[in-house]
Amino acid sequence: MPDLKLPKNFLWGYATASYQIEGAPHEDGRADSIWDVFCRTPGKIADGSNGDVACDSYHRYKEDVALLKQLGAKAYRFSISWSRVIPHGGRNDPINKAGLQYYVDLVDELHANGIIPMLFHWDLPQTLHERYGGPLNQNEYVQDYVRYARVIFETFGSKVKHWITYNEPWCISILGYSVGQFAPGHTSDREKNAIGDSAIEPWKVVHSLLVSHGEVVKMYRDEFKQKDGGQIGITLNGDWVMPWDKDDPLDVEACERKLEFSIAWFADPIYKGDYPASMRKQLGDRLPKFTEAEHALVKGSNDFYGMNHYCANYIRHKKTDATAEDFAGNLDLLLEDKNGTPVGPETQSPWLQPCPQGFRKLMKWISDRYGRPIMYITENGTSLKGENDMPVEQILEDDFRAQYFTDYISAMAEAVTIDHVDCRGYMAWSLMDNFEWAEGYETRFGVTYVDYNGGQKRHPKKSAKTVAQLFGDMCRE
Ligand code: PNW
Repeated sequence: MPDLKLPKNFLWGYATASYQIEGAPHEDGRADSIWDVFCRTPGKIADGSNGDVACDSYHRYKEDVALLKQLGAKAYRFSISWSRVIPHGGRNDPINKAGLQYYVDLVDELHANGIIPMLFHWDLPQTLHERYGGPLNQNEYVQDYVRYARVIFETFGSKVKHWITYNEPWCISILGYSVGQFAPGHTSDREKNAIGDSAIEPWKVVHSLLVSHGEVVKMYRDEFKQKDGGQIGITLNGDWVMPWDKDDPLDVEACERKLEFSIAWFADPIYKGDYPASMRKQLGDRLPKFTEAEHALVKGSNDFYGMNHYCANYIRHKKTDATAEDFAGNLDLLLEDKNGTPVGPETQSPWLQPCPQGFRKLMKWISDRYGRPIMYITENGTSLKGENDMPVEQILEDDFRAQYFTDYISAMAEAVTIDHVDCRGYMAWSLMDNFEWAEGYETRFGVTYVDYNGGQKRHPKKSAKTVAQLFGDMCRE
């Protein structure tokens, strides 16, 4: 058993996101985001709920910060709601002082704790979607996003040392503009009664997101970095891959292709300067090309790599040609291999089965492919099958989640100590139960139970203590 030590200043803590916890969607001048509107569309959210109240963090942020301190966290990754700060989002639209003040107060309350704000965790101002299609219109969108980021950087200055531009562009693009399961619900699937073109839109959206990320990083480096002393990066999600038939070279090859379609799609342009060859091969001219100016902006635009990670999948290549709607690399994602071995135990999330060793392997894959970048794990966690139906006493004894964190955090520490991955922080998803997007409140991811019928009161679960204990034991010198 290796001695799993982490540096004393390892930045560990918890993550949340604005729409999932804040509530108060129309208070103090906030306007709708695409998620407010999406939630009002019948049939989109499993339990018909929305983020109108959520954890009521807009009013209870002091309790959240007290909770973080109680748990011993060194860092908090939260997100800023663009439509709270600039309700209609655009570069000529007015700034909402009251909305901005919420984040000023939150950051002041966090004070010495590691403060890691995310500029964008999916809640695009609805007005920008209606005006010009949001990220579907690169030229308009980039200018608006840059102005929003400028307002934020000017406000927070040197109080913030780690900025993140985007959370999971894969989810924004694929779930929002191809599958249609997330806002704004675009898809080619006419049965879902939505608009969109899944053959084109996802690739365009990501090109806009990457260029806008590049522009904002350039602005930060040119105008703020020196005086404020911070770092800036993007957060990418990605899960581990295993061949469905380990003796079939085509399944083995498909595994690599899956990582390219889900991770290298973003990280290759950022670290190497272009989209992966496998994507160009399958998508041809539907995949945008970087102009020289865009290439210069995007390449080298990460001070650190933000990694969100949850699980693994078995991968089986497809024998037929890829369809125009395919976004995965012409392969199937499966939860059992050829012999019927599952990835791991079931959780409440259909896509999530734990496989802790995959975490270490993927950290190494990223570190090797991109030249050992500084990394932060900006989300990792699990739901728990049937948790919402359990009596509260049982929810608070979440052994399954505690075990998940023990296994995953150990796997991460192995990646750091044995594989020498330069990972400097870890944030568990999530500080507390919250609005789990299309799954509503039936799926809980928190290390803290939120009593939605009891005034949103917070009660730490066993897993909260486990995470604190693990880092307490490991972060010694
Ligand atoms: C992440 N998938 O989303 C998000 O960043 C969080 O806001 C969210 O609450 C958390 O994971 C748990 O779901 C994902 O289908 C949503 O592969 C779906 C997938 C992956 C990540």
